[in-house]
Amino acid sequence: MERTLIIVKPDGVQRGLTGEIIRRFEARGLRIIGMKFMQVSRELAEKHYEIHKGKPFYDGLVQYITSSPVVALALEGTNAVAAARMTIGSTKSHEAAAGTIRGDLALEVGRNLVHGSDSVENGQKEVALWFNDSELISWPRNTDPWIFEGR
Ligand code: D4T
Repeated sequence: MERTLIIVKPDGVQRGLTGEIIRRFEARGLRIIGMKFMQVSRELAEKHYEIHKGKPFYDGLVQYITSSPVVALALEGTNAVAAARMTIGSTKSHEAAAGTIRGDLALEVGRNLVHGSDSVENGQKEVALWFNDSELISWPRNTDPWIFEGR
């Protein structure tokens, strides 16, 4: 089963949109296997955004994600990575399609509310970076057969 890391970023938490954002992923059918409210350390932020090191927006990214608490979620599902990215919308919030989280709730790239893993490989890696094994729960959801065909 694919995994994706979702982060309700500091602006989402500060704006009281945590529930609204999580609701959309739950309604899509993704299964929560881990969730925590946390203050991101500089060390974790730097590891998470390692790929952007050296880019002009890197310092701002680290500053933004560590500026105030976040809610991190590990989600599982068939096509979880692509489905979550579609639910989130384009990186540049002002270009994101209506109906997506960013398209409905955000205006700027540097205040884009939410993170979602961008590949199946990164989904596995990022969930492992943000969650210990003891924080992840593998559970059979009663609705799974109505969402995941053949399970
Ligand atoms: P994240 O990683 O936060 O889910 O965003 P995306 O997956 O949609 O976008 P990304 O990895 O390409 O960029 C990571 C992060 O950098 C910010 N950013 C990006 C920025 O501030 N200016 C820019 O020009 C770009 C490309 C926004 C998201």
